[in-house]
Amino acid sequence: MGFLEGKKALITGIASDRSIAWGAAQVMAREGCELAFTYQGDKIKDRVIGFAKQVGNSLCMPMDVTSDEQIDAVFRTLNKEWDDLDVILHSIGFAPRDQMSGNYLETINREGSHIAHDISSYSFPALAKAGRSMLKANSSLVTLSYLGAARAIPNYNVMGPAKASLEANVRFMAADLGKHGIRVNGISAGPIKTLAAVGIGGFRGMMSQFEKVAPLRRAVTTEEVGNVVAFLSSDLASGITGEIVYVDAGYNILGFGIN
Ligand code: NAD
Ligand code: 0WE
Repeated sequence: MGFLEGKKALITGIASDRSIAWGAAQVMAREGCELAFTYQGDKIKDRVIGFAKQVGNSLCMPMDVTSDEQIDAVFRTLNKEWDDLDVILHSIGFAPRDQMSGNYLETINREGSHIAHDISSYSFPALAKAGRSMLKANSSLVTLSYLGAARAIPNYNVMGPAKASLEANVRFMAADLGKHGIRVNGISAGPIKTLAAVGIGGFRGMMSQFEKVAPLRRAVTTEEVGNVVAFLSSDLASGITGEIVYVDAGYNILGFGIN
């Protein structure tokens, strides 16, 4: 029997078969979890419906997190299907393309900062607020972060402060929801070639550098990140909340170079 048997999860952030959220969904389905999905817009609707069919014909709903109405509609629809909800996976990040390359101060602007923080950070507590009445003791909220939250990484730019804000949201949400037995955690994943990463200038070079120096001397897969999403979502992690777990082949522990 799977360790998520009897649980029901809302999965956000699938855009392709390379998405971290799809890696997580496959592991969670295998472990017995019932799934519902959201997709950002009509462009990826049919693709996400196809993925949902592969893991048991789950409910699929549109949700652009810049819209409170769409967020509310998701939980209204979900509440007709399910009385309660055990897991929300937040796997969403975005900054305007022009924010993601170039010198930090030359690149950052008010509009880009607003959008990056709104979509990449605020949307996590926004989902918790809207879904709050369906969450009960032993529910678990999980989000995806990156090392740029804690270190200055070239070209990650305003996404760094946005991920730092997201990680602070993990702690504030965990402190607030803990009294109800609801846990909130983040996973800081190593670089993976998903849609959110291709087209980032110099990503290939960054990836090969990473594979050379990471303690495990390799990148991580969406399945490896998905395994930890499934673990944090499960009662195996009942003592963990407010935590950021690194799934990065050990990269973040390094100070300098190769040993
Ligand atoms: P991805 O492109 O597959 O997923 C990003 C998702 O964000 C997409 O599904 C997209 O539809 C969604 N999204 C963007 N704007 C949205 C909006 N306004 N409303 C609703 N959804 C929106 O890429 P991914 O790598 O799977 O990214 C998932 C998460 O993992 C992101 O938070 C990302 O920052 C994080 N992450 C990625 C890496 C990496 O190297 N790929 C590393 C660490 C963390
Ligand atoms: O969080 C991310 C990527 C987030 C992202 C990606 C895009 C590309 C398309 C946010 N907004 C956009 N906007 C677009 O228009 N990652 C963790 C992947 C990533 O991005 C980097 C990285 C890594 C790793 C950028 C620079 C350096 C490393």
